[in-house]
Amino acid sequence: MAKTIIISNRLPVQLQISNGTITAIPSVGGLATGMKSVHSGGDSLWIGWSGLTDEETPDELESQIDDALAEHGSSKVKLTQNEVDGFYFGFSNRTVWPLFHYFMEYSEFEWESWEIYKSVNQKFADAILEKADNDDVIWVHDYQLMLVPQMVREKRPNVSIGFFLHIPFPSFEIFRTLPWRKEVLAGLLGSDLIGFHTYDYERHFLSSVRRLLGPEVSFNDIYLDDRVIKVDSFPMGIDYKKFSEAAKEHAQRDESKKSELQKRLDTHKESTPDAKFFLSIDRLDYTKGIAKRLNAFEYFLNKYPQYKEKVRLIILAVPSRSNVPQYQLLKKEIDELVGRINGELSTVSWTPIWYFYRSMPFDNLIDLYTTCDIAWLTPIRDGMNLVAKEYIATRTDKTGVLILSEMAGSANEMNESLLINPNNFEQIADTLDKAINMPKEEQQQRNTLLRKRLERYNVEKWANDFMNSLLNQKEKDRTYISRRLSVDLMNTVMKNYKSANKRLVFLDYDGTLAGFHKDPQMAKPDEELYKLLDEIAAQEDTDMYLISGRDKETFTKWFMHKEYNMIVEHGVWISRMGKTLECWKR
Ligand code: GDG
Repeated sequence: MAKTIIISNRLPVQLQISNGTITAIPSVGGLATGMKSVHSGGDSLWIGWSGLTDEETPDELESQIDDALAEHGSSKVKLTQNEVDGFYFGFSNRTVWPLFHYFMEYSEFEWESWEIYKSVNQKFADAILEKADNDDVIWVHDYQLMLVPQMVREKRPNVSIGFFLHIPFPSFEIFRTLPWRKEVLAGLLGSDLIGFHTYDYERHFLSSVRRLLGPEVSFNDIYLDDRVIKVDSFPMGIDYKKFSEAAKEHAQRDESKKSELQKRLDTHKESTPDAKFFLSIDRLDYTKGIAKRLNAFEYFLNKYPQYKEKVRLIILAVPSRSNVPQYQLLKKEIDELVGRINGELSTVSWTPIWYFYRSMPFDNLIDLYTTCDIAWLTPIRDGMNLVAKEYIATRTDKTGVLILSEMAGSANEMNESLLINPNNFEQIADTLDKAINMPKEEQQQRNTLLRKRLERYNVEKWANDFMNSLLNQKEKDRTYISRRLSVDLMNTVMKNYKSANKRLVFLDYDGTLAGFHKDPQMAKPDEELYKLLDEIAAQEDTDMYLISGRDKETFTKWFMHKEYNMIVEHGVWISRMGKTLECWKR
């Protein structure tokens, strides 16, 4: 039975080693949840890195780890510390991540990390090849594994491969600066289906493929020699039910069941009932625009001083990639900004910014979403941004205002939120003012529409849409598109040819009967080719046609004297047995 193989940098389980025993705990992230419908039962396998380097894994625990992972339908790719440094912290996060988010000045182009990226991608591909059968469906995730599709395709030409990019694909002008741009595109083009969050990313990708590799591209199909690759957008959703139900449960909790955080938030709300809470939640990443948001907050308080002591900004910044220098600098910058703004504006009864640099349990995340009046998310560039969707899903009474950056992929689907340009402080200050004063009815009107959309286009639908499209693509490829000539297929063709009562043979010229030449006039037929064509044309009950997009003058000169049948100029001119067909005479 065909199985589904999912590949991502990290597995959907976290490994813990304590007292020589291994436990694998399922992750609760968006991807793991979304893939539940795809990754279930015994017919699917998830391949990825376990999060522990070879140096951190005692040899005697290897088989225990494998067993623990197998219980969750997972299988590990082993990586050394050096590989993690070069592949993940190096090429993935110091080259691709900044470049694809338009932070060109942060992008480092180092040959060594590119080499490690290639070899680690090969490790992932080998792990797939070891487990995959020809009729399996393979879904590769994200920018860490862009070379994997082609590496798998080389060894298993008929397997079905889908790739989804979770981050933006930049415009051609940015992408072309990457020294290994062609290799990366060729890697991705090993797929049958390539998915992006938005139509814009898809458009940028197609433009780069067309300009750098030059294959035929028609709408969102790329035509390679023997395959058609579909490129499409699949905006990722969230587990809507999980968030809205958790919020409902929070609303019904009695005092004793509330978290410490919720109790504190309630106390502040009760002491200043008119005060508004702004919320921002992001990984601590320069693409998320946290420092800009802090500056914009200060700008807002200077422009609208009447809100001093009436608003509070809660920032949850989740530690991320802290051994990449840019992230360390950012952390320092944010610490200083928060310190300076609080130092300058605080009063004895008011601290304008509450800053949490940590990851919080899901329960606390819901406390924050449901308590804060305004979610303020201003990434400078973001593939999608799921936090925006989660905030709206938790607003079960439909109140709450979402202020969202136009530069987030999710802005395309969340037009009813207040969209802002993260660089326009004037607009941001005015939008915060508008959000504070937005009537409840308007909030509910906007959120009703948003919630309906989020409920319908949830993460399960996203995963199913992608899988269905991948399966359809394979089917289309099998039905309409050329098939690779294997020995088996060749034998079948020969057998059918010999036993046929009547035969109609169409022979393409350039690239088939003659090789491609820079100067097309050089691809003239030689004696050997004439001999072959004479033999085919002379066979009994056989009609042979030469077909070409070339001009009729050339083909008349080369073949008319032989009286072969010809269909030339893409079908505009036809000749049969040395004579132009009457109906085609002009
Ligand atoms: C990449 C792309 C794209 C955050 N803090 C805590 C916590 N979270 C959870 C949120 C949300 C997720 O992390 C963050 O997702 P985002 O989409 O906002 O951002 P990235 O991590 O950058 O993800 C992004 C995404 O991939 C999917 O394709 O949207 O554009 O950059 O689910 O809830 N969860 C918990 N505690 C926290 O403190 N439990």
